[in-house]
Amino acid sequence: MTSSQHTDTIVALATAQGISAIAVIRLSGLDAISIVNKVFRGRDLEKLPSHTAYVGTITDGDKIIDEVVVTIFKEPKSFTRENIVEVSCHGSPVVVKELIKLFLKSGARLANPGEFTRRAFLSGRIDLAQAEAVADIINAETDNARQAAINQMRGGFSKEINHLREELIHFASLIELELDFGEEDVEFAKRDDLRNLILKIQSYLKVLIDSFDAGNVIKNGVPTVIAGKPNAGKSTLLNTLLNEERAIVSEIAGTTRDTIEDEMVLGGINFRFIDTAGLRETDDVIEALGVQRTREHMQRAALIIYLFDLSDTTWEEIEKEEEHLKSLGIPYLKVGNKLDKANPELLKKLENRDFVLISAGKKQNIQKLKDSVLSNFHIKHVKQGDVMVTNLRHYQNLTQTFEALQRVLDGLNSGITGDFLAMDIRQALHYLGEITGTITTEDLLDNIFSKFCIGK
Ligand SMILES: Nc1nc2c(ncn2[C@@H]2O[C@H](COP(=O)(O)OP(=O)(O)O)[C@@H](O)[C@H]2O)c(=O)[nH]1
Ligand SMILES: [Mg+2]
Repeated sequence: MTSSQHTDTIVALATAQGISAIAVIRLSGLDAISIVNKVFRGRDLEKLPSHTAYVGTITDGDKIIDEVVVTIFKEPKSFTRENIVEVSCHGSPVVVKELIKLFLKSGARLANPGEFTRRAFLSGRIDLAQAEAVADIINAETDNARQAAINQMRGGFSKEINHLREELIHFASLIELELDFGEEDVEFAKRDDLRNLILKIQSYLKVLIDSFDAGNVIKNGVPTVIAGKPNAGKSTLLNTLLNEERAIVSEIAGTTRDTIEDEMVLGGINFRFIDTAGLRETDDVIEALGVQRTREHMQRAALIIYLFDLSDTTWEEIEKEEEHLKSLGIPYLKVGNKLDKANPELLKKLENRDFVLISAGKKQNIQKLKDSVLSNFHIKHVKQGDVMVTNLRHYQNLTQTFEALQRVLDGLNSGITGDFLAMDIRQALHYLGEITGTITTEDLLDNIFSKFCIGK
């Protein structure tokens, strides 16, 4: 595909909305340079070499709108492989609005969400997985998430997947050739070689599939629910963890009726702490809704911090709660709060058990709690070049590929006919191809790029 497919020129603000020192407006398309040239006073941009920058003014008739720096990237050596002009202006929303209006009047049109990146993909500059990584880099909230996204953008597993895909295509075509010979008993595709190739691909896919749990945590953070009975000190703990008065704390049981969330980075991982309404039977309709929501959050959590009030809990209650926690099948931490006024008998019973004892109110043992939270997630530091799946779409496609290949293997073992083998191989190729975008549909692309912001 070449850049000539996209003849129209798109424009959008590439930097954040609002007041800033500098804002950058980006244009991409066949006429990007000539459109800016119409309103730029300084040099004749059409005569200048690629990858150069110039100072000048942008004027609407006699009216000077701003002094700017324009940077020119000539096709095909640009992000979209089209002509690109970046106009750096003063970071005022009014300046930006006037400049974009002027570019629209001069022949550009407003870019759709993700359209620059979509053009980079369609021109073959990057593959689909890399395009998705562009969004991940921009949205990265931790250094680990940034590194995982950069690794993906720089090629990640794309190259290997395309390579394996080509080997598989080779077999698919050999088998299809056999089918053309119909009744004759020919075998172009050596079954043992095919089996070995599939095992090789599967073992590579397995590594990627297994990396998703860690990758997902790195990219999306860990939803961690703080649960327990009313007045156990859940809201106090949230505030203590975040070091701010985020949730209302009171001695009145049932104060927190809705869930309150905030994020915090611990050991390079983004934790999303969710304070919840206390778990109890209640006649209050709104509180009951809150309790319902707490249970839903608990089911979706990656970790539950379950708080017991050490001054007001019996051993029987603890055992009963633990049974319920176990039944959820989600990792949980048992935390005893209000250590400062704990019931001594209960404390004695808890000795040497897997409890973290804290005082959220007096900020005691909070580091110990953080360490315990972290120890549930053995995430290594992401290094340059580490290949890791962070995208749910990729994960699903990898899993589907693996399963289709398993059907081919099973088929080989049971000696099914070539046409069935070919069908499952084609299926595997399809799922694999969708990851890097060798196979795409408009719907898939719309779905991916509509999640981008305008300007990306
Ligand atoms: N003594 C003591 N009181 C605490 C501690 N943590 C919370 N509290 C008190 O317990 C009451 C209930 O706290 P809150 O955070 O609203 O509990 P929640 O209902 O679980 O959210 C408040 O009066 C808090 O000040 C603690 O570590 N020690
Ligand atoms: Mg509360």
